[in-house]
Amino acid sequence: MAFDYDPGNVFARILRGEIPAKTVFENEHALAFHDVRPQAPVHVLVIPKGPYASLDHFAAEATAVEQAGFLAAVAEVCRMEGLEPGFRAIANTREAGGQEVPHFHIHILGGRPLGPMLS
Ligand code: IU
Repeated sequence: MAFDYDPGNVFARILRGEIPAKTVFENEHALAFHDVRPQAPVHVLVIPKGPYASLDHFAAEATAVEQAGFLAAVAEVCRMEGLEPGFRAIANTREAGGQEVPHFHIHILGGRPLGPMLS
């Protein structure tokens, strides 16, 4: 599959500093910020710094160092947000998967009991 990336998407603009975000974590691999429409007491989005549109784009084209760094950042955000009791990580993917912003992101949800996902 060929992957396209639109550099005008809103998360790319956040990465370039053109739009503000409530940042909770940043390093060379990832940026994490509060979702503007939180669905749980903790709702943080973690995005890689590279130009990847979706989880499968990231898996196919990011380097092993980028992938490992991103996953470590996700874990660090969960630790920082006090989510040891548990959390949900979601990566909506493309239109049929409910993805609205075409820059790969993982939603981290927690801070309350979430229950089974399909309930
Ligand atoms: P999705 O997985 O692409 O559907 O989720 C996009 C999320 O990005 C969604 O939860 C929005 O509330 C959130 N968001 C944001 O935090 N800041 C923004 O400027 C925009 C969307 I546009």
